[in-house]
Amino acid sequence: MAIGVEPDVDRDGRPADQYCYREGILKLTEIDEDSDGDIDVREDYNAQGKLIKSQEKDRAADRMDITWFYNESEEAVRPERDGNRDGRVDTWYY
Ligand SMILES: [Ca+2]
Ligand SMILES: [Ca+2]
Repeated sequence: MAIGVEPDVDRDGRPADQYCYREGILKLTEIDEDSDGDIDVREDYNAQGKLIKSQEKDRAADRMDITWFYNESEEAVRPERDGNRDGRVDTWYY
C-alpha cells in the first residue's frame, strides 16, 4: 500500500491529512480537521474506490466514537456508536 501525505500546509511540522492508495485506488483517508495531531475522521473505501465507511468524533473528544456506513450511492445509511468506551459497538441505529 502506498501512503501519500499532503504537504505541511500549515507549517507546524506535521503533515496534514493522509491518503492511502492501493493499486491507484483510494483506500483510506485520515483527516485531522483541527490540526491538533489527532485524526478526527477516517474514511474507508472499497475496491472500486467508493466510500463504504467513515469513523469520526462525535460525543467523545479524544477518539472516534461513531461509525457511518454508506450505500452504493455513497449516502450515509447507518451509524453505529461505541458509547461506553469499551471498543465495541453498543448502539445501532436503523
Ligand atoms: Ca484533530
Ligand atoms: Ca461499547
